[in-house]
Amino acid sequence: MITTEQIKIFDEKLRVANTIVLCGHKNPDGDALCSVLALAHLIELNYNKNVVCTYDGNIPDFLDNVPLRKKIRYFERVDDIDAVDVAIVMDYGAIKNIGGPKVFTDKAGFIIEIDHHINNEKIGALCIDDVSAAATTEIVYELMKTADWQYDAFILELLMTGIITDTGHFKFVKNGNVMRVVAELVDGGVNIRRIMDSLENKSRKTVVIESVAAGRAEFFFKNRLAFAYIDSREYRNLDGRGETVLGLLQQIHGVDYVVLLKEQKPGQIGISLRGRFKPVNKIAEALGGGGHEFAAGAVVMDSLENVKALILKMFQEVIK
Ligand SMILES: [Mn+2]
Repeated sequence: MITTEQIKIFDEKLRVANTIVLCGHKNPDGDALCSVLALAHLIELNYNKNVVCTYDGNIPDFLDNVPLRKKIRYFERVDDIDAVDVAIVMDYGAIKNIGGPKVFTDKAGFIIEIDHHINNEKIGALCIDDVSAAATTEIVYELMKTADWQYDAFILELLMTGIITDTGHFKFVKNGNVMRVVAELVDGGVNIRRIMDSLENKSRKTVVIESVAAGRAEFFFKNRLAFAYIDSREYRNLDGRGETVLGLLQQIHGVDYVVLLKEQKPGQIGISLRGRFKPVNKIAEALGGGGHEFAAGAVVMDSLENVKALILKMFQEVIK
């Protein structure tokens, strides 16, 4: 529920702001990227102000086709602003996830956060948070409607893209509200199939590497856990999180858990966990990461072999 008081504060701060900076979490996913771009464009339309959109890390190629993609700049390339009147931090989860753009939030006169993650160290003076939302873009939609803002087709497409990606194509929907938003976006002219097709935008090398990783997967605990890895040489050609590997292995009947280790560089292992009917977020949290019940991840500084052994040991306790 977004209150009129929250809208009032948002409006007061935005109306007098000269420099407005928006960012999501490091290595933006579809929801982080699209909530930033959608809100930036809403502010342009409704406040007639320029907004700086910035990020840290990498934005995967599959998001190349989202509307207004070129508006967001790598934080080190944002060298044309001094003071920051308002910083809006979106879909960030925890302060450590902001990365480079923290230089802007640190010097901001006022911070607004808009997020659907569970987070105990809130950074915003104004928090428009809703942990029941399936995506931050769902909250942006509610904000746009409650504030009675003008919008255009780009904004609707961005909001739908954030919802599609964060719900894993509607698989992780937690309640009906997000589907009511989806229905309104469709009635507003958004074409779901076109968005899903345009999200399939990977290089041939990426798809080949993902199929190789799925093909050499190993199975543990009476085939209930599928384990795959991508080494550091292959990782250079991976785009995104290896969703295809995870998706392929999750299709195997009897598989309850999928683990994908990505050697981002020697000694640094990205871990993606998926659960079929079984939650995996506790394991990700125990490894210093987090995420959603059935889709979570972490990064561990150790060798591929050691992280594999560690993960299998942790799952042993979950599975028995
Ligand atoms: Mn999100």
